[in-house]
Amino acid sequence: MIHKICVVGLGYIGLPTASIFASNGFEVFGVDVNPTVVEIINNGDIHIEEPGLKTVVQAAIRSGNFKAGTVPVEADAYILAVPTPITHDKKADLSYVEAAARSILPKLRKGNLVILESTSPPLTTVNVLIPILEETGLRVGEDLFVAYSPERVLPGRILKELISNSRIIGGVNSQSAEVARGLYASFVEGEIFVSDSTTAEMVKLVENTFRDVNIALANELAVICGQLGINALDVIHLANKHPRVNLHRPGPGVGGHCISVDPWFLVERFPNDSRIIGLSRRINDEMPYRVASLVMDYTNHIKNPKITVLGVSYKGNVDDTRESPALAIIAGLVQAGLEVSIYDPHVRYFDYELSGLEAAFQNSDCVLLVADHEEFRYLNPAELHNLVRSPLVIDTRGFLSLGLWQQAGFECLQLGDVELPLAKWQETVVKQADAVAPMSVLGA
Ligand code: SAJ
Repeated sequence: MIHKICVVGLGYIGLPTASIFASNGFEVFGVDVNPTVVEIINNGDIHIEEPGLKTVVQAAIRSGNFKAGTVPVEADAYILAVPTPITHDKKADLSYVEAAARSILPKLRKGNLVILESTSPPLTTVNVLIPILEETGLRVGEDLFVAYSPERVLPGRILKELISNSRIIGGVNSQSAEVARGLYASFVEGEIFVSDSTTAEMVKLVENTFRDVNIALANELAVICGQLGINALDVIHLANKHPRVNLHRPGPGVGGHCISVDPWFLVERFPNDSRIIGLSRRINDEMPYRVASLVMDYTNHIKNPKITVLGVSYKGNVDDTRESPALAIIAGLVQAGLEVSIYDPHVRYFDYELSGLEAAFQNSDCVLLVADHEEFRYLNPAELHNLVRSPLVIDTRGFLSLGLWQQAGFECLQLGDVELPLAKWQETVVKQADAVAPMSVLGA
């Protein structure tokens, strides 16, 4: 029977998972290498933004079921939920998984369950995790139960989806899968599907790759429709009226630590056979440069133009800026000598200075919406018109009610119905992409 769970990694997945297990009656010890994070959590607070999470963590800490520390403790089950980023040359960095696995070795004993939740390249459980765990002398599958079970929750809806989503459990043998299934069944209300660890690893990667490829198609349509003088958003909306079509939306680029990262795990392992996957990554990675070029084209008649960037997180209503397209857009604009001022009501820490709303709009020559935060719906274009120098707004998400902005006197452009140049920096982007997945490999 599992009574005590040790969750290694208290980030966007580990912290919600740990607190939900604790609120379901398990004794949970959460581990994070960052002592500040541990202190914040033990004080009943959280270090990330996620709706409802603070309340659940607070309740779990108060109940006495949940504690955090920097070093793993003895437990019946271990859940590893650490990051698997990509290196600059788009290779999976498994160092956190390896370190997390090693950190539990001194505590492991016969009968323990170890679950890897981090998104990982295929065969990581078998080729990386198992050999480390077996350094204890315990035999995986006999003395230790091991499974891979990916998290599949959407940032912004994590708590809800942790409970309601279906769950895939990839056991290294059937007994491991059954023990892990029993654990998740304590709170998962969605269906639980059991498979092997490599299939479960692939399922996770395929889900995000599907989305990335679909978004690349939408982005390509935005480029084509822009040249046709029609609106890609209208085309997509109407095409989606077909019962078997589900096109995603074009945007300023694909960010976050999942969709813009995971497909590379397949390209890395299968460079010759992941052609559509690699090409989609390249198409999506070009978008920020197209957006920056668009801004430059529309402001190049102004001396020292000032650009107001609205929203720098990788998508709306979250504070996460990892792999955000805003980073490449701003870097491009700054490199070209444009003044950039940023307003984001969600983000607290960013690579560039953040401003208040009024300061960001003061004397602006172009308002560029990058992240579709709900707050931006309530901006008052008439008031903002008095602050800016040149009333131009570019909406890269099809999010703003541009009619209102037009009424207030703004010139309005929407990604999807405007020509998207790829002139400036094209060479840099292509060179970067070629270093990882050359066009010859991608079949173009
Ligand atoms: N985006 C578009 N167009 C769209 C949808 C998204 O440009 O039509 C952009 C977003 O703006 C963002 C990026 O794609 O920059 C990714 O956002 P997202 O909301 O699609 O996904 P994530 O990264 O927040 O969460 C995904 C989810 N995967 C799927 O929906 C298949 C989530 O369920 C996963 O758990 C998560 O990745 C993860 O952790 O892997």
